[in-house]
Amino acid sequence: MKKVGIVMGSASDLPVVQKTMDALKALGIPYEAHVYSAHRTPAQAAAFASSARENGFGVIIAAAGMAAHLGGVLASMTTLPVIGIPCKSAALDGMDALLATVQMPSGIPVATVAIDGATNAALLAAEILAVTDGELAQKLADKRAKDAAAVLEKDCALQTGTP
Ligand code: RP5
Repeated sequence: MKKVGIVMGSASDLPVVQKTMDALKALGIPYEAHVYSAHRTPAQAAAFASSARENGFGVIIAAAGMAAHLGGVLASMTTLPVIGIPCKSAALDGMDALLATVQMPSGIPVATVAIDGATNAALLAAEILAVTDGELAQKLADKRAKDAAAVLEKDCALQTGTP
């Protein structure tokens, strides 16, 4: 199976990114996580993105906060799909990172999840890999069925007054 490459702009993004790693692990998807900043370590970020396809990655997840250009920069250096996680920071509650990540000019797409949407980033990466991996597609379907059953169980408890 192709690997998921996770790049975060700072070690301070790790609490968010941990949820991505947990979700990938639960699905048995191999991943590699790095701290590479688009502005503090641009050479390393560029080297990672430009060699990602030949290094066995199938999709890249970029997590960054504030003026979050990491997703766009990585996406400019690979034709692998790039998923951006805008990370929340104190000043603007993540709106800065959301707009910087989602508002990519035409030509270089970054598939953007919600602010701190780390689990959905993992699930979207899994869905991309599952296009050519039936076993993984089945795992995703099983997870959805399990999640639905949990919701219905809560509803049942509510109806019977035992929540
Ligand atoms: C971004 O700036 C990082 O992705 C992080 O979300 C934010 C703050 O970084 P630190 O100052 O905590 O390293 O580049």
